[in-house]
Amino acid sequence: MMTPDVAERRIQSLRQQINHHNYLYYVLDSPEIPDSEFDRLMRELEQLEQQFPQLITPDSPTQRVGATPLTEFGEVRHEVPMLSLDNAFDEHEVQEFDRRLHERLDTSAQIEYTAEPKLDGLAVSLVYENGVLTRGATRGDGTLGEDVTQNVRTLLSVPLRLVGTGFPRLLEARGEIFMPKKGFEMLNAKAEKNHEKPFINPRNAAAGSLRQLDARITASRPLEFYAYAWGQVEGGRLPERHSKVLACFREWGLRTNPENRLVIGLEGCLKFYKHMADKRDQLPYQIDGVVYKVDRLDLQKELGFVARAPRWALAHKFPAEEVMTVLRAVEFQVGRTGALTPVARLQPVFVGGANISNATLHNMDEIERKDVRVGDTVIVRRAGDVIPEVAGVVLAKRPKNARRVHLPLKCPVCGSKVLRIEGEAVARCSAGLYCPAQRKEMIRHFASRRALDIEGLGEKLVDQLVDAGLVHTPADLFKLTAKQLADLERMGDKSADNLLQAINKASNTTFSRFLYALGIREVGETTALVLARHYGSLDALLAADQDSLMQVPDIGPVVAASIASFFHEPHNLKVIRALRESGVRWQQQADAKKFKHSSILAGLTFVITGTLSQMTRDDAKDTILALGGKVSGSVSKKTDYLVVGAEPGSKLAEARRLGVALMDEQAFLRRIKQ
Ligand code: 5U1
Repeated sequence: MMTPDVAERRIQSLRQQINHHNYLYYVLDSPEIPDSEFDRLMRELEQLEQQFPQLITPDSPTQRVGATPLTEFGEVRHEVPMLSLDNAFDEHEVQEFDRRLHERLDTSAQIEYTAEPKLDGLAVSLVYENGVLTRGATRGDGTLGEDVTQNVRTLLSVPLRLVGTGFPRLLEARGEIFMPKKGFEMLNAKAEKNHEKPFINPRNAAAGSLRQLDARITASRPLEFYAYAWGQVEGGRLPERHSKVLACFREWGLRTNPENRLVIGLEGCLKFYKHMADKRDQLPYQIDGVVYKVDRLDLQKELGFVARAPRWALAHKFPAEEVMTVLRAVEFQVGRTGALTPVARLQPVFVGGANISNATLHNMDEIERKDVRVGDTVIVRRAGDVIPEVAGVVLAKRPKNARRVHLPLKCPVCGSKVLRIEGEAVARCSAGLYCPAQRKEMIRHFASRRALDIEGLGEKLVDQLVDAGLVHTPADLFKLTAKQLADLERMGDKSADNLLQAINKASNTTFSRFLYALGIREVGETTALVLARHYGSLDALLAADQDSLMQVPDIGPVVAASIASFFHEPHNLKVIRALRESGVRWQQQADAKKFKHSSILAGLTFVITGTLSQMTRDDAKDTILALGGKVSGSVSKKTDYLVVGAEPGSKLAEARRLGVALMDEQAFLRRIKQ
């Protein structure tokens, strides 16, 4: 038998060889040895580790699959939020994106972009400390994700240890986990054989496979990984360009997509898009578009981000897929605001990678405009994640007995009158929150993942809670008792307990989530975030009138009126009070300090050009807004001051032409410090 010393040296050599061949296979896609030889190296390592268990380390290639299933996933906070992407659906929107960037960067030079295929999988974060994989997490809501370390370790294309040198002490690589088309087909064929439910599409299959408490199941699924971004970086520096960072990732053993290209200007982007659209069917994985990212990181920084998406990146989606099927019936669903949405019940059809049997018909105007009738052959369109829609009718196929669709006179849920205001496309149930459908939607929205995120409070449970009269408003959720819950259908003591814990956990939230959860008409996540940042506290927001709301960046008269009227309604104020009394709370908004309510710049419109030395342009803008001023992207007669930094762009000449007052950085700093 080998001595431990000799065994240790051999083990290390085997691990190095295995990691090297893994790298050649997965990252460079050029294996040097046959699979049988690779298997032999693995077997030898396994045998030696069995003989010398004290020499096993967590980053050994034999230690990918843990044997003990988890009982739940832990929570992970993303110190650098995981952003999502803005979408473009046609060339014009890409052109606008490129134009906006030129305007913001105040340059006429062509912008260099990294262009990448957009994989249809799920985004993950991988943390490497001193080159060793220590954490894998899902994106979650961008701030809080799930700890799936055990599961990502099972993917052979995820290195347990980085190779080479020069990587930062802490490196958080981000990218997409996806299931290749072949693996998806095999998995579904197996499911069918075993009379199990197949996965709808490769993305669902990837997400379902990764989020398994038993990592052995994940290990058995054909998942792969490509890195395309990063989060935290400490103890080391990355190059100054996105493309160069990805090249480093590759050298360190992180797999990047070989289709990625550096392209120049709008023309380069559109050429790449066409190239990938042509190649799409030959690719071994599903893509739903391409992504363009400004390559220079200093420019990315200058551009910053809005709410949850960076200004420097764009997803250019492939067009929606269209198919024909038969419209069997039209039913009306009642939404959170009472709006009646006609839903098409279809003969099931496969489109855009999923089986579809329902599609939206939007509203009565659309039904009339398209002249949709029950029994018609209709065209169903589906793009990515967007809800499928009935795009039109094939009139040539209309049967004699096709029936017109009529708006019901009474709410299909509560029987109250349906109102359709002249000139408005939307018809609404007139019963407000007395209508159980509206109440249910309101509660569902309140509990949804991006609102208060009450885990386990699903659709069926909300139905039961409302139908049993236990919950009338979101505040009632916090009064529920274990006994009340345990008495509901399909709920035992354990599930009741879990739900109470989830409700309790959700009561500790953020101000923007709370605002979004209230379900104010016109207030989506972005507006909720803007309001939370601007006002910082609920009291400040409650004190704001419509005029003050309209001073908030990006809030126009319609949104301001909707917010003001919501907070004017005594019923809503009562619910808010009850929510606060039941313990719903949040930390003071971190950014609120920046937005102290001072108004020394009120009524003044600023434009900024060139580079500032003491602050970024974004900080300058935030400061102007915080002090009551407005910031515009272009110089006009309405501009009061042009703040001029180093190497100003064309805005300077325009300001001179129009006689706009100029301010250098020092003058600007003096002004804001008044
Ligand atoms: N290829 C690619 N996909 N994708 C998805 N790049 C990329 N970047 C993303 C996302 C959500 O986000 C950036 C903001 C890093």
